[in-house]
Amino acid sequence: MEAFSHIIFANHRSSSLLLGLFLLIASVLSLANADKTHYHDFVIQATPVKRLCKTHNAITVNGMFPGPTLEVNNGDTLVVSVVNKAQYNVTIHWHGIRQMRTGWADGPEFVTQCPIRPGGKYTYRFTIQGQEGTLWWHAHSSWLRATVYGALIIHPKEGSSYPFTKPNRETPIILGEWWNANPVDVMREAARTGGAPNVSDAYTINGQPGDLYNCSSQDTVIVPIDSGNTNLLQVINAGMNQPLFFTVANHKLTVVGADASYLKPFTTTVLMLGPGQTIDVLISGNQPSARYYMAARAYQSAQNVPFDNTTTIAILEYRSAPCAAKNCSSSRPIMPPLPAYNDTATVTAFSNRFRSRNKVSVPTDIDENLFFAVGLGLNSCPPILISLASVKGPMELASQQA
Ligand SMILES: [Cu+2]
Repeated sequence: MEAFSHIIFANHRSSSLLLGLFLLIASVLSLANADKTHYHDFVIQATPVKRLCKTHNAITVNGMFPGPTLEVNNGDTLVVSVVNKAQYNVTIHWHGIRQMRTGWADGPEFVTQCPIRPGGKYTYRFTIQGQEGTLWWHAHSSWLRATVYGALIIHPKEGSSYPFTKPNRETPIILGEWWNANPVDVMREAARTGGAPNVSDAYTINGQPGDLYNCSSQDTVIVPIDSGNTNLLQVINAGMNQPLFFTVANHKLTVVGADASYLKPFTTTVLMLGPGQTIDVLISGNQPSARYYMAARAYQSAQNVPFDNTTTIAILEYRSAPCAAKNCSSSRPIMPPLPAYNDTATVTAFSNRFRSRNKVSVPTDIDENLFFAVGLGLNSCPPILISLASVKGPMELASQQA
């Protein structure tokens, strides 16, 4: 027995030494790679936002709509402290991030965490591993994500580069849906009646409906481009429900990535993004110096189902265009054609072109064993910090989220 424990001790000591050496090497390596930690503060708050001629007290992050764009490199760590100054429960979901051993940072309310109650706070901490491109973040409580969202841009790992020519400029293009109502009320009404929620009143690009809606022209989003340059558009469908077509007048789009994975590049004139999806495209300033509409509207394959049949636009503007951004009312930008709302053939042709960059060896030896992990959320969440009639109890509509 004595000898046995001695051996264990000796082994233990040498393994500690090995572990120490390993940690030392690992930390030197991580210093060499210079993986960084980014700290952000998110204050969830009601903010007056005027769209379609009406002002709503929208829930935002830091008073911004859309919320802040977070930029990191693959391998970096994000630490986001969320303080909830709104009257609703809230959580933040990091859409598409593989939460490796940090499941509690994923965000779905009542699934991986209790909601952040009004007056409460929560810090998300996670590391981006093996993902590059465009993702996004959004609220994961009731329908708060209608206004609580933003881009999460993951640049190549420090010291490495894109597998395509480095773009001159990068612009997130976030497609959204806007209601002329409180989105939480829209969801509550749907839950009360058992019917589908009211369709949105507008689509938006970077939070703005654009020229084709009432009271919106002044605030149409301008996306700058220089002649001869190539820009990367990081297109995100942050809509609640609606698959969307996206196109730019007179310009080809070269798809280079989707959902934070690089793709074998292909060129197209129109994209289709389901809610939650992202697509990275290169666009070249190879057309006459002018202003061109970029537009998005619904793809709706189900028949006889109501949907928002409006079109949101932003303006791709050559910086050398003859008139300056705010004084171009005389010359309307060129409007691109968009597929019919039910053009499934275009959608199928588009999605069939997605290919991995490299040959992937698909395993042919198929293991038929399945491993199931079943979790039961039996722990009650702690009580509400401040008493508010509008704060709902557990499990409310957690399944409605994506
Ligand atoms: Cu999501």
